[in-house]
Amino acid sequence: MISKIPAFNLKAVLRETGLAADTLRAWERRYGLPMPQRTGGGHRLYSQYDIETIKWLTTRQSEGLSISRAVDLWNEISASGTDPLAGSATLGLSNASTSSNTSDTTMNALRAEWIAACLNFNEIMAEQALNKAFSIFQVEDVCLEILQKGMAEIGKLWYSNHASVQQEHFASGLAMRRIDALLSASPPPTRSQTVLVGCPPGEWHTFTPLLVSLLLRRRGLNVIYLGANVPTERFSETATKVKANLVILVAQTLVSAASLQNTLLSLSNQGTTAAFGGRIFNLRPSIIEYIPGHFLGNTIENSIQEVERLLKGKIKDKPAKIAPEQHLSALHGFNTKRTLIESSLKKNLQPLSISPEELNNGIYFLGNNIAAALQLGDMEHVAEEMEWLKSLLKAYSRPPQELSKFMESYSNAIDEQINGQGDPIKTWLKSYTEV
Ligand code: B12
Repeated sequence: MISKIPAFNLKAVLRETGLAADTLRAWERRYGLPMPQRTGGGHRLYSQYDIETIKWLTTRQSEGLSISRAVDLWNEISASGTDPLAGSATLGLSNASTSSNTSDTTMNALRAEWIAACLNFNEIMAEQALNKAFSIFQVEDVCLEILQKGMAEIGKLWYSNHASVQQEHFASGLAMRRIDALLSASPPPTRSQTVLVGCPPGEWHTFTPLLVSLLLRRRGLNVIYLGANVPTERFSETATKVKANLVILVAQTLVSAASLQNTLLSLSNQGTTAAFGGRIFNLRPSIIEYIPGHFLGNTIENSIQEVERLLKGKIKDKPAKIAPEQHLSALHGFNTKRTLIESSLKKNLQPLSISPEELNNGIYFLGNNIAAALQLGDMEHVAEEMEWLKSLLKAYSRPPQELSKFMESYSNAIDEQINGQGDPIKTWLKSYTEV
């Protein structure tokens, strides 16, 4: 903790910082930084914290920033609830245990530092890496290059079993908190248009919608962020209530892409302009044409320009495709008989060396994905999710035969319960039993 007790006169500060007296007075007059206390006789009295503030500002200048930009950065970091000097204080105390490459301030190096700190559950170091990045780069670039790409990298490590669930949760918690703080610290909207942002039912990945909200808020728009798992009727209700100019929905998985389709159908019926994006549309681009509303593109950076175009009213609405009749009829059969299908599946599967809890989770996961794929017109959409299931089985050393036995029993259960209607499901299941 750096002392804030007023203790040093002007001369001592000039000696310590190497600054000219006029410059220091000008900073105080123009920016109020630092703002020393005064003695009874009116002389300036600085604290150690004031001295460190001056050093922080001169370091930013030596990195090429103008003094006014350095002051802006100081204010942005403070407004996000972080002490800009927090990093330098702890750096001095525990230099040895912190980063080995503290002088490497490229974006890639800072991202690597942030990821390493998250994997070590080291919040102070992670915050330091971010503070350093915010002191050099634009807020938008840090959020995209360090937090978003960092989360994607941690996601890959988790997927390949090189990072634990706890590490991934810790990192996403830190990333979300920082974006949240930046959002709350953003200046009030300067533009009259309102954008509603959120996740459709069943979608809990809130990081990118929150990030999109921040980026749009920083462009002066009035952004209302609704968060995870918003029921369809709540979206429609709120869009009308706040007279939203645009509603943005984000889905990362197949199942939430299907619920996103339902929500956007309802919004388009009430005439609201809507847009969407997310990982699943990059993985399975053919889903896009089944979704009413505008696709915002494959990256978050580019989506911001798309939003601006939409707000200018330059893009026409497009009609959405509907799944083939055969798929919709299979979906109907599957939904009405799902409980029966799943209980006969469990009966067919006996005996199997899977715990009842894991079995129930697997059946629930697959059932949701089958229904979503039918709704979105192609059973092959589930392939991506199966890869996920397969590599999980592999990561936990489960034999691959467990999967084909499971799919075969599923196919039999479909035959027993919706024979004749379940063809798209059966054809697809077959491709897994023939492996
Ligand atoms: C953090 C995280 C979580 C956290 C979310 C915390 C939070 N509040 O956001 C929690 C723990 C809740 C979670 C839960 C689950 N998760 Co998760 N999660 C992740 C992780 C690691 C990051 C998610 C994220 O923020 N992605 C956004 C960025 C970082 O990803 P990106 O793909 O690089 O983004 C690019 C594009 O996709 C695109 N994009 C993304 N969003 C948007 C939005 C717009 C508008 C636009 C235009 C573009 C766009 O632009 C980006 C490039 O600019 C991902 C891994 C990953 N790579 O995404 C898994 C991941 C998304 N999760 C996954 C899974 C399976 C789950 C669970 C089912 C796990 C479980 N068994 O419970 C649940 C499902 C929850 C639900 N129903 O929604 C899978 C999804 C696989 C799949 N095929 O469906 C992933 C891909 C991990 C994996 N490789 O297996 N998860």
